Amino acid sequence: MEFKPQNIEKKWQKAWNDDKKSSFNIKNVKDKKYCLTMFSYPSGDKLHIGHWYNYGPADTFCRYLKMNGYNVFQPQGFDAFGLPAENYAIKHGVHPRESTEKNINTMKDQLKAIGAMYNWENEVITCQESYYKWTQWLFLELYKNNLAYQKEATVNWDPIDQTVLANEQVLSDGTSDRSGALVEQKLLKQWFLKITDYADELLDFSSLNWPKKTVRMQQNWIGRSRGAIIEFSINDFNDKISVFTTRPDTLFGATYMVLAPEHPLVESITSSEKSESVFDYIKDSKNKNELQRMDLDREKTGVFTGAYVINPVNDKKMPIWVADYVLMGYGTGAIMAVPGHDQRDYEFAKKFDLEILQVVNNESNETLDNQAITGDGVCVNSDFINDLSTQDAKNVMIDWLEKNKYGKKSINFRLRDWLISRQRYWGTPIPIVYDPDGKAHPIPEEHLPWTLPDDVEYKPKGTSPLGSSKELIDRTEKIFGKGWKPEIDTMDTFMCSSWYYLRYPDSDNKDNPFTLESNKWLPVDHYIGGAEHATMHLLYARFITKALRDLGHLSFDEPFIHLFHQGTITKDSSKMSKSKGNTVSPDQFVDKYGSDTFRCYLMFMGPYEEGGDWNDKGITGIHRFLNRSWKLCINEKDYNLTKDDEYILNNTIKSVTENLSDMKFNTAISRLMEFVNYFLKKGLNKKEMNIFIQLLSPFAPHLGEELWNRNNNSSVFSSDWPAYNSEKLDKSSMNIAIQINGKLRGTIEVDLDTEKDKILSLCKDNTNVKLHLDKKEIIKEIYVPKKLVNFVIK
Ligand code: ANZ
Repeated sequence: MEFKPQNIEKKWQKAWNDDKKSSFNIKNVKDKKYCLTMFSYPSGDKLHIGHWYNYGPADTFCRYLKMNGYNVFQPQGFDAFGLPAENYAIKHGVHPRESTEKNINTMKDQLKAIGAMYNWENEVITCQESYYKWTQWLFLELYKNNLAYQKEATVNWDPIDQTVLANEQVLSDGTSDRSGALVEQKLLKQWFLKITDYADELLDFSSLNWPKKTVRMQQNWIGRSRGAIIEFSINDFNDKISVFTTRPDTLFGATYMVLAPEHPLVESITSSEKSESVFDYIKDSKNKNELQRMDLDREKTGVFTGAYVINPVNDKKMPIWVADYVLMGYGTGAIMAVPGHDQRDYEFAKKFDLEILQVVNNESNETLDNQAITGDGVCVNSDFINDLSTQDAKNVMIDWLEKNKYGKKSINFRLRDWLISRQRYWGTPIPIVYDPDGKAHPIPEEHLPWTLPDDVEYKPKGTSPLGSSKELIDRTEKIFGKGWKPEIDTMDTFMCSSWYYLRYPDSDNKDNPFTLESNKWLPVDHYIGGAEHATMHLLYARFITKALRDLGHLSFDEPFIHLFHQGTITKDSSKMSKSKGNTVSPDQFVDKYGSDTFRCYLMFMGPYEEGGDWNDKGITGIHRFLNRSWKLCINEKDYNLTKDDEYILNNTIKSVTENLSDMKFNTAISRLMEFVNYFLKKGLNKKEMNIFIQLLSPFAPHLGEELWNRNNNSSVFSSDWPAYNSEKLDKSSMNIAIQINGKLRGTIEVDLDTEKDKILSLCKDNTNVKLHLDKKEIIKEIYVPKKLVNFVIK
């Protein structure tokens, strides 16, 4: 009998689906393991190898947990609102609702081919009213508690997708994360969530088991800086200007001040003869985005305002300049420039011939000839902090500032509030209406879901498509009164995915987004997905969890306890993407070799966190391994195991168990291959055969289930994961290979503690060896401890 995957896959997929429906007990939280792969979005592309690489191994891990007695919850759903789905619909000239539904069905068929044990009963689709009603509820909860607000701000504008973007969606080269367009800056009134209220707490990762790199990326993104706010009086004015500095120890070296072009005081302090040049400069700077302005290599530009501030430590007059290397969105939007010790200030001072003073001496006695001295050192030319180390000087200076009321200690974050409004159609409508005076009001919960209208010209045209819906405008007036207007922006899809994990355990609940009961499933125990979400989804979800906790809806602090990033599968070393035309569809391989072979091949490619370059050359090798496994398990033998047999068996159980717990799928498969190689000729007794099938099943579930069912009446995944006997792992004997001139002539088994001389004489006594050594002169005896003996003869 041949192993024909195509004959068995559908059968087991159906059986597992029925089993999940009947045997999964949502009430049993005692042994719960909530395992989640990152939300997938139906963009119109079919699932590619990268998706499989996320879902297949994740399911292998889940099956292993199930066999260890856990009640495993493994839901699936679709992040169905948003630009990928909408852009696909526009391109194909269909309504996004229609294309999204179709794409979800295709993806579901593909997902089923993986043979994963999903809780489809708990499916969540974010574009359905039953879901987005609660996304709107979430927004309103945040709004009512001052965590959602509207403000006019300079924001990122994507000219291709015709919408604003969050800072997190702009890549380090200034382009849009999705469309690749160079992002522009626009002053617009937008909706923000106050993630900055949680900046400090978001830096606490102590309860999380997360990849170090992701933690570091979030830390950098949040960017906590310790320093001081210092107030400078403006000469001849009543106003003061505050600056944020991380180097209060350099205050004696401050020789000028810089305001961001958008700083509110620029206009009032600029002298009349400077106003034209300042005005022109401000106009020019509007064309530059933040990244261009922060570019260290860019030639510095700026203008003098004609005004001065007074340095509080020495009463020196410092000219106030306006320059775009100072950003309005960071700190206070103004800096004290210390050209001796800040490189940007140095270049600026050189260009405009401003005073450069040295107030820090470092160990290597650097000079200010070509550049600023930026490191720590010892204060000089600094009066009461002279000779103090940088760290001590910072403390002494902050004390002095606080005592004399010129400033105070301060902590500043790089993190900005999260911009969630989008000028696009396919998203959750923001549940806000405006009265005839333009004042915003939350839509009362009884009117939720505040539905997304259908009578809309949804192609992007720079203003929000919802504005063209007559139905929405009529609805608003009918409910709220004449002259009332709806909010016409929709929410960023990251808002939908910021809370979906809370919905899964209670996905059918019509009265609540989730309940205290369903919350018992949370937090998610294992979350598996791509590292590209480090500073977007993963940060937003942590924020939303903490906010909902503070509003009394949740009793835990973090959404995802253990996080694992699978690596990326590349094609010819570049990331697979439809635009590059280098995506590889899994379907052809699944059809040809079967789902198990494909899954195992992906897992065997390399360490799970590293991914690899796709190449189908090795897939037949894996297919052969599964065929050999099949052969090994269709006929049972009956014999007594040798010590070596026992060792191999127990060592395989041990290794596979440990590797699976650590998601080291590739090494686990290697151990299983070694096992098959070892036992294929000998065959297996029924007991050991069952153990091997159990070990193999999480990796090749269809094959495993089929083999198990030949000997047993229940599912292999309901069986208990095999335990190993550690006594059998202590090898009391060892096998020594005997070579003559490098050729294998025999093996002997000896006790582990046998001495070298004894081993050599035992080898010489071996019958076959004796024959070959007969009358020959041994010129060398080589012993490789615990492995082999080689006799070199003439
Ligand atoms: C004086 C000084 C002297 C500074 C010195 C640095 C070195 P991080 O570490 O990123 O927090 N800064 C403050 N606000 C700014 C803004 N809105 N735009 C551009 N630059 C700004 O950086 C803090 C430092 O960046 C601050 O400390 C300030 O320059 C500058 F030897 O103040 B420093």
